[in-house]
Amino acid sequence: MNRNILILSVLMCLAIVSSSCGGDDSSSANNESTARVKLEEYSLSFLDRGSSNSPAKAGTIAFQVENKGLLNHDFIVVKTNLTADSLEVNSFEAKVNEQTVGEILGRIPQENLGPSSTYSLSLNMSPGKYVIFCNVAAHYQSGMYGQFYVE
Ligand SMILES: [Cu+2]
Repeated sequence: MNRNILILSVLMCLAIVSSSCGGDDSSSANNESTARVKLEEYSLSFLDRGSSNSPAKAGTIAFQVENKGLLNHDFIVVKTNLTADSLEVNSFEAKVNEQTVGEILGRIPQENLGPSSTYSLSLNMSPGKYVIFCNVAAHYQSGMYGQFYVE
């Protein structure tokens, strides 16, 4: 537990350092950006993509995932051309079928994030369409998903 908190603290410090000293030269080949995501019952929302859900720039994207809800939530990033609301659900488990969902690019460890917790997940993302969702039983079906674009 203490070790997890330590790792989380280090990740948060790294995120602060990288965002404060990152150049704003958009021609940089090694583009890095952050994307804040809020999880709650039952939604997954991108806090800095605007109302039109504008695309993020390809490169390393550090997701700052915040659980603002009262339950544990999950966070899975999949590269897929399926729309966010059309992933295949295994009705027995009440979960998205992770075997058929496509390329899982990343997820938070232990498959859940406790209430009032934050986790930073850095992923190298190429241009395309992504779906991000929570796969705690019944949460996807309740609306915990979002469409994420990279260009
Ligand atoms: Cu959830």
